[in-house]
Amino acid sequence: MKNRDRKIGCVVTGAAGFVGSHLAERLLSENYRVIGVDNFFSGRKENLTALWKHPDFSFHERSVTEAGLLGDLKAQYPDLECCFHLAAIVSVPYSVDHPETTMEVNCQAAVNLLGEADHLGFGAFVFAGSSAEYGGEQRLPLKEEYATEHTRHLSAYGRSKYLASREVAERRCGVALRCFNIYGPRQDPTSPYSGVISRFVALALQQQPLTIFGDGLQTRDFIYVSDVVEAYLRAASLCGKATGGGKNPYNIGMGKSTTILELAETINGLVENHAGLAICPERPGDIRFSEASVDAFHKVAGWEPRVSLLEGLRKTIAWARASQEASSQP
Ligand code: UD2
Repeated sequence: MKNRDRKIGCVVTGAAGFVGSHLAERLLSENYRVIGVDNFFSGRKENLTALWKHPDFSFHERSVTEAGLLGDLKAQYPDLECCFHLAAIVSVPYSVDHPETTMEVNCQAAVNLLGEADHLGFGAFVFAGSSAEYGGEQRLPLKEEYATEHTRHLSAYGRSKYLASREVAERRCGVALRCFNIYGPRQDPTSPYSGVISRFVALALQQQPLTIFGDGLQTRDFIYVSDVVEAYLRAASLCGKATGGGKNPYNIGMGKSTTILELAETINGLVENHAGLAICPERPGDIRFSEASVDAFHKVAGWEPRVSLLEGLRKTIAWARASQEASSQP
């Protein structure tokens, strides 16, 4: 996806979300036109603050379940050639309670958009898959080929992402990225199901104990948002090339795991929170260990994570401090 000789337009669905807003900002900084789409089901208007004033940014409050969405946008923006499809139902517990809606939004809408993108001759369709596609898989590190038709998915979220990723990977213009635990500025800490890092940072800044669900020895593979954004751009460049196939979908993670206890202690240390830890009951349905194998995407796209967990935590804490201070200003 080269943008040197003329402007290329990109749709970012989920543009008001945590990752979508970072991706939109990066694309604008690389001189792309960005058409943001979001229905604010979980996206937030505040995430668009830096985007509104950019002359190459347009926004449409629409749902990805609307038929003909990409065709309508292409009619308005003829330079559209690429779609980053990030909009989804992102809460795993919500997906358990609403399996049909989850399938419709996360899978059926993705497949429809993909078909439209293909029909319109888009050069790239990059899809936000998830580590949840591996379900209860125990072999570590998790390799792309471990997710199969026979995988026991633990939620409608995991199943819907798996089915959609598989469709995307089979299409000429498609690449699916299975992102592990993404963190960074703008991740919303306020819901009980928010990412653990956003919650821990918010609690630590309030000098409150960090809530450990279970024994804290469960592990996750945490990846900083700017590394994920870089992966999206590289994935778009791969689309349509012979190498876009291969092991597509691709894992996006650090390739390292961290226990939740270690994470909590590091955050408490960085914030100088002396309130310690609060041990709480284990969360039902939690997976125990997670770690990505990241060789495949490195091989085809030369991508590798650049932001260490420590550096990423420092940046996230600095952002959370600044936004806390800004919101306490009269
Ligand atoms: C992640 C994704 C989810 C889905 C899932 C697939 C995020 C935010 N969520 O869920 O969308 O893709 O992977 O497996 O990336 N924890 C605590 N204390 C807290 C909060 C969490 O101990 O206050 C633990 C929690 O029990 C879990 C770990 O931290 O073991 C990570 O929790 P999470 O909600 O950040 O992410 P995860 O991996 O469950």
